[in-house]
Amino acid sequence: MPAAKCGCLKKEARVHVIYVGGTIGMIRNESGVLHTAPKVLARQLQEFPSCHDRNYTSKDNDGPMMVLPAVSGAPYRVLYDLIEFCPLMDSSCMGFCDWKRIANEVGTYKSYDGFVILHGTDTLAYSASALAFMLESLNKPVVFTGAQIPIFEARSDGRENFLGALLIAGNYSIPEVLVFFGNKILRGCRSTKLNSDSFHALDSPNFAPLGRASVNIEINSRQIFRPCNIKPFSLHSELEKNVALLRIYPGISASVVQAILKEPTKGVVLQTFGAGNFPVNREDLLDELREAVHRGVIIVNITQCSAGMVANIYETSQGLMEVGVIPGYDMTQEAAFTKLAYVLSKPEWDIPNKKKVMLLSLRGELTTNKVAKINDIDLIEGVARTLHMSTAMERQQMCSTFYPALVAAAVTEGDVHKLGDLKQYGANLCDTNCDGRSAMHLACFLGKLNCVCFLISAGCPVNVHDRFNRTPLHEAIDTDNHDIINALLKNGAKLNDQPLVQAELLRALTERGKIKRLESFRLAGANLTLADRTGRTALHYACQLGNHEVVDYLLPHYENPYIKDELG
Ligand code: ASN
Repeated sequence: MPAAKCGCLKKEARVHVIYVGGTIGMIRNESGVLHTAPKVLARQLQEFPSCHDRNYTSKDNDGPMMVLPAVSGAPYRVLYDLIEFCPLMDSSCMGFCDWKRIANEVGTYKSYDGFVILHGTDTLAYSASALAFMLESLNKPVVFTGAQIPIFEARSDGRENFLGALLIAGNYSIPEVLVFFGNKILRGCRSTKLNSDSFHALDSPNFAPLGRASVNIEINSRQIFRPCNIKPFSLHSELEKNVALLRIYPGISASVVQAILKEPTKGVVLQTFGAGNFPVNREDLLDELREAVHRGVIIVNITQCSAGMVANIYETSQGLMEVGVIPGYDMTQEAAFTKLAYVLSKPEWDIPNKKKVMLLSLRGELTTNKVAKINDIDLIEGVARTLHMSTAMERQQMCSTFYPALVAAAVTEGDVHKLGDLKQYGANLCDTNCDGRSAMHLACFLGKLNCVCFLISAGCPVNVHDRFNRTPLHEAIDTDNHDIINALLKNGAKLNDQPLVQAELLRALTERGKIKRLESFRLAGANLTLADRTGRTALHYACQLGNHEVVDYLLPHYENPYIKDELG
């Protein structure tokens, strides 16, 4: 389901367009060379019916705004205004102060529903990544787009990109910095420029698009990054400028590395080979890195491949960890660079904390290869804090929702420590679910002897019946787990099926030749000589079927094998 805004009467959305520069609004000189031209784009847009509907009159008179024509499937009519930067720039000329200007522009205009940034494609991914970090607790879409051919030239991709970006910014509640390009909706801090002449110049090699614009605009809501706090929006506009990118190449000299790492450098993104590999046979290079880390320089390792992650699976990558370089996992160079500039500019964190934050996903910019083990209790505490739960009643309600799932997960993993923690924290390990099944049923079914013993010692009943009248003993019989059967019996478990029911079961097992199951059944307390309604025992059926193996198994359990059935 698209994450469209809903539930209010307003049918208009207001979008603020910030035109920074780039090919999208460029014109050509007589020799065909593209260059920026002030005050051309806004005028041209007004003239173009697919970009401005002259006949639409807004309910509110908010000053001069342009209006997108009605678009089927888009619930909101998008009204937009446009400011342009002076001077307009080719994005290859942009830097930190330009990111700050864009961030300030977004931060100042709170009354808009969304923002579109028209930007050159060359460094668009850097700006989108920087803005993703600078706009803290963002609560509306900020969509970057641009073009490979100027918007009003024939065959331009700019029109589709611009109109799509406006529709997304005005119609969807995506609290992220996005890139819309060549029909894909990308997370800004996952985007990168991969192609200099394709209409799909920007992509997100390590993360699936958040959506696509085809006949309809499809949003993959599960991909949207929603922060787990409800802090108000804030702007962090000062980034640390003393950061650098250092791409390793075969035969790189120590003096090149030294030049990059020396004062006043505070952070370096090291672009290594493959899955994070570095020439660890080069002690001279390692010495430079070690010395810089010692001085407090944060060095982050990312791959120079266009997709994949730093995995530390080779000696050649572990050597880097040993000198104090931290992994950047699957971050793009744009995200790693701007995140480092952001993290280093936070005065409230010391160096060890800054390093820890670099390993976290702040805006969905990285995925680690670590199997994260969330401590269940921390999870519950985290949820309680995030939802601002204060009363005991609220916490209790939340716990009764979480505990059964957490207890079941602990049993599935066979983790008795977790069971102990959960018990200590107030979980009732004897609880049953809507089918009347308990953790003990599950532990027996899964053959987790350690959990069965733990649950018994925690006082959980062994003879609990679920709504199908099955006890934990039945589960142990059905999985032929003799150790669990013995543990249950020692602690008072009883096979309390009616004799006729047991006899029916014995017959069925005999007919199917299930000797092991017959033995499990016997061990659990079943009498193998029980007769069914017709007076016939399992032995009768085994003989009738001529199943020698079953007869051999049953015979020693019969004191008198010459029992007569109803027919004599
Ligand atoms: N050089 C241009 C820029 O980045 C490229 C483009 O926008 N397609 O500003």
